[in-house]
Amino acid sequence: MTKWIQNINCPEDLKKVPLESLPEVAAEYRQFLIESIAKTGGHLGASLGTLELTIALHYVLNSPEDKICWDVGHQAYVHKMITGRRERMSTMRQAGGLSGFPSPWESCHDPFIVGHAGTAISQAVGLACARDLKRGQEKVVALVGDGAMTAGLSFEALNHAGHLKKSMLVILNDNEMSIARNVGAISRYLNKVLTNPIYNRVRGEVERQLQKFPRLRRLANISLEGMKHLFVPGVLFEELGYRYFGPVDGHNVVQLVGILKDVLALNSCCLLHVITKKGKGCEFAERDEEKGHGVVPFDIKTGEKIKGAREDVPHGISFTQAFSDALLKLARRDPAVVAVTAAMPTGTGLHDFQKIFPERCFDVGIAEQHAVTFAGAMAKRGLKPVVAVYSTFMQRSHDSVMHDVALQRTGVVLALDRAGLVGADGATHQGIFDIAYLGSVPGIILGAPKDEFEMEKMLELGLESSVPFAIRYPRAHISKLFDELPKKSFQTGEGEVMFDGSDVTLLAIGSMVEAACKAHTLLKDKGVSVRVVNMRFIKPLDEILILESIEKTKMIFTLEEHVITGGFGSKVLEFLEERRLGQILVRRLALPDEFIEHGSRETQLDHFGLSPEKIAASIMKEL
Ligand SMILES: Cc1ncc(C[n+]2csc(CCOP(=O)(O)OP(=O)(O)O)c2C)c(N)n1
Repeated sequence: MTKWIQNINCPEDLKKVPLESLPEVAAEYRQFLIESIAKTGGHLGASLGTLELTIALHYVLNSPEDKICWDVGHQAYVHKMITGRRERMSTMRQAGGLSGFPSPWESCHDPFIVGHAGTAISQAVGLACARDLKRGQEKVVALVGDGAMTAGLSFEALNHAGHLKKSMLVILNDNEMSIARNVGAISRYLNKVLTNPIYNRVRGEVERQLQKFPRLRRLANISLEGMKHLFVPGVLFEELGYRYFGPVDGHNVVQLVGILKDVLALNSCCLLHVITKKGKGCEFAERDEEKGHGVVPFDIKTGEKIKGAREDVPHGISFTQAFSDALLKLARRDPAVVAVTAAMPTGTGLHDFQKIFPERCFDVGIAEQHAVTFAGAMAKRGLKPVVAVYSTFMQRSHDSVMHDVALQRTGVVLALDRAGLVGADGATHQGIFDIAYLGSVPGIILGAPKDEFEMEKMLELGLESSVPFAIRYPRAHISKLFDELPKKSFQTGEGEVMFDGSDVTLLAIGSMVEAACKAHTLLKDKGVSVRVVNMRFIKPLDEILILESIEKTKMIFTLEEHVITGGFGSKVLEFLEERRLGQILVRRLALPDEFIEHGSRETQLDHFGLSPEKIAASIMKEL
């Protein structure tokens, strides 16, 4: 069945295929990819969309000497297959298996580990400059989606590369989609030029005339050049210093090979505009491109997800849903509440808000830095902005939080979803650094709810805050353990005692409160009396509760789903040191100071000592 691809284990093998057979190769890869992702889950739509482009690139380039810089890298599955990883596709995104993103530690054909959008052009300019200084010959290509092109970093790099005019090729993969439909003026511009009937008609007519009068061709070319400035899609890029080519059909692999050869032979700073269809060749992914972006294992015939396929076993609702519900409720009460997303309305739970309050919901594109500065300005004018961004992507916005919110003495709520271990997305997406990078912002409030009640209360407090107020919550479902407990209201910086005890205190935040309560039960059976404190806030700390805990128990354990350096435990240590209580025995249970690869969240929590059993074992050891 796989006549071609079973013999392709490196780009050199691909080059042995006759040009006219490349459509067959594409069809085989497409079928293999769909069948494979149906079993493992993963980013489906993007790789289907760039499938022909990837084949054409490897047909023309000499990887790994020539470099392909992937933007985000979620579209690199076919690249992985061509570069010798086809047989490991069944391990995709599992512990010890293939990463869902390019990784130099996996293959010499992946120049960088990537996962955050907007890096490819910047990396390509860097590689091109280094090549020229070292008198190298290699080609450098950046493959960027129209979504990733909305990132500020992409613009910064475009600007720099256009100025340097280095020999490199930027391929704009235009499918009009980010995860959701792409937004922004550039997207509108690209769309307008593609559908501009005047341009298409005039270009067609001039080309016909050219055929008839070959001797006038040069002259006509000049007038075509002039006309270009009126109609050609790439004027914007040409003005920035690029030689623009396109738009071309991104699914015609034979034609793409020819075009890539020609463009690369120019050895100049070029931009090739390629039109693709996200999810191409998979019925449900084409029909609903947003759904087809990232999928869990699914039934190939129906596209329906296979039950029980999610890695998180549901408890109650997800933290994302709790945020979504709470925000809607509070926004109904207060018209000043507005929401901001950086191209992820569905992932961050703003979908319903966007539908109900379209004029109060702002999708700014993949522009997390702008999202926060923009929100800071809205807050200055009396609105109450909530910026919903994954913890890992908020890393981009540190200066905006510092300079454009905190320093301005304005209050913006930062809703940090996926704060903690994220599972299959792995190292590039772990949300385990936010306490450390936000904790240094003067005056900021950092909270972590354990359930939906606390989520709503924190959001309410955040909306009234005149300083930045971050709420971090994990990629998980809320524990049913708290359902029966009384719901006590609280103020900023106020924790609660879940269980009293006399041997050891567990100071826990957010997702770790459930684990602490379970560890309490395990230790009770062993005759150990454990006090469990749900701290709720990392900044400001509930100092009274900490001091009270020291009085009651001789030992303190801090628990957090965050790296150990600069995290919640560090904040507790700092506080004790300030109070000259440095002699108190404090053990910090947290994630190690390292990048953590892909794997299931539950398994990793256990591996790093944060499951109830491992917490109980650590305490027993210390006792
Ligand atoms: C800085 C950052 N913000 C958000 C994301 C989440 N994200 C992953 S892919 C994607 C859409 C990318 O769209 P595009 O570049 O057009 O590629 P396509 O998926 O359409 O092929 C987004 C928003 C990210 N990876 N990085």
